[in-house]
Amino acid sequence: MENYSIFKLMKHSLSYHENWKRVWRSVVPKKNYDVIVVGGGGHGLATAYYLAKTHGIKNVAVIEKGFLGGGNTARNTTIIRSNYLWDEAAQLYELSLKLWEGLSKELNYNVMFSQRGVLNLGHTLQDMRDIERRVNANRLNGIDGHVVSPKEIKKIAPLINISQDIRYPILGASWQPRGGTARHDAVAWGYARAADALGVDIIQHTPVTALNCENGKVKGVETKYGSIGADRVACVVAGNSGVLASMAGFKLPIESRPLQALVSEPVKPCLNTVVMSNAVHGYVSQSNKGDLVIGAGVDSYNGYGQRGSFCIIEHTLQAICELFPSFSRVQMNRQWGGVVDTTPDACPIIGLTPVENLYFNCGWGTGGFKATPGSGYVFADTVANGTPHTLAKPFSIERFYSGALIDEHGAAGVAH
Ligand code: FAD
Ligand code: PYC
Repeated sequence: MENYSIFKLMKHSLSYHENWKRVWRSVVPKKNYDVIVVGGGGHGLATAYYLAKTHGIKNVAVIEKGFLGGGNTARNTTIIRSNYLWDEAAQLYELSLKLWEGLSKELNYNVMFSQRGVLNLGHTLQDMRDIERRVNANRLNGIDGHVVSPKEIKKIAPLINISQDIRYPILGASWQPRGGTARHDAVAWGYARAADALGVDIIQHTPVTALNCENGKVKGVETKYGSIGADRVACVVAGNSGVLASMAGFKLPIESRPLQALVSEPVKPCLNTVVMSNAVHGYVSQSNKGDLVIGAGVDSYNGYGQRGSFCIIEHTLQAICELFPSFSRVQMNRQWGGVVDTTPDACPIIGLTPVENLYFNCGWGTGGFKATPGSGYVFADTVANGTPHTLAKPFSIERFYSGALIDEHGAAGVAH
């Protein structure tokens, strides 16, 4: 690692930051690759990293239409947890959580993973029954989880309102202590630097405009550099998955929707955990800079604009002020939106497609940031071996034909 002494920092400031060593190479693409990964978000970069690191497939390009992490990766509220209901989902997200626990060391890059715990609040008797069921299911899967009372919640998050006289009184919560947050763009940069060091070419500002297919097989992609050939193409393009699938001539059961987030002005440390509520519908944590990081559910219409409508912001802040009345005095600084790829069962689609050698990893919707390392790991294995990784198998597109859906709407934490 470069030694960032005070003198080096001063030297860089005097040269107007012109001569920093690049963290990854800027390359002109080769004519052919073993694998092209379309999409340079966290999932695509993680896929490229594990292809090179775990499977020794290093003749790989990541082709990104904008800049790395400029999609949902750096637009999300960074909540990480693995407390999903069904075995298939719980095991996949738990693999991811375990990888998060060693990720800064693995990448030699501080992704600022902070296990400050996640509370999912219950406001009705039925909420509490669902929470108990989910916590029991989690524990059977070896995942940490507890049902906590309003008093215990107050100890974890002292500013929360546990009065029983409000519209949605807090009756309890699920508490996953190993959950938390991470620094989102650091995840993209950490994977990018590590993949680049292993020989992966990272090509930014290059939209893939067509998937070149012949006799039911993918042969490469079309870009501003012309055709680039590949033995295998792996698409990890989140909200644009439907667009890429249509380039290959098939349809995915995906709807693309805006999802918004907001951050407040920075305030002194006041919330040392993550709080989510599906009933009042909002979630909040505090970043290391002090801003409150806030979000809620998807906008109700389909779209590809990275923005959302005002009524959602209003509703979200109403929910947060209901949970934390003192936050009503905090000013909001910024708001933005991402385009999330939602499926009918709130679970991802990972695996092979009707086109030979073409793979898709999508449908993570509102909840894929937490899955970044695990998703990259199982997808790289699937692409390397041409057959789904054991944990990815239940998430193949066939489930929409067979009916073996994995309904995680209850644990998705965000309505869509
Ligand atoms: P992206 O980062 O979107 O990467 C896909 C990339 O593909 C993009 O960079 C895009 O530019 C590129 N691309 C698209 N089309 C093309 C093309 N034709 N050619 C080349 N490149 C292309 N998840 C959580 O777990 N916890 C949260 O707290 C959370 N909060 C969220 C809050 C918001 C506001 C949003 C929008 C999402 C949130 N999510 C959360 C969801 C999470 O952000 C996503 O599921 C996850 O980041 C998806 O990662 P990705 O790498 O697949 O997608
Ligand atoms: O999946 O935990 C989640 C989440 C929180 C905010 C958006 N998604």
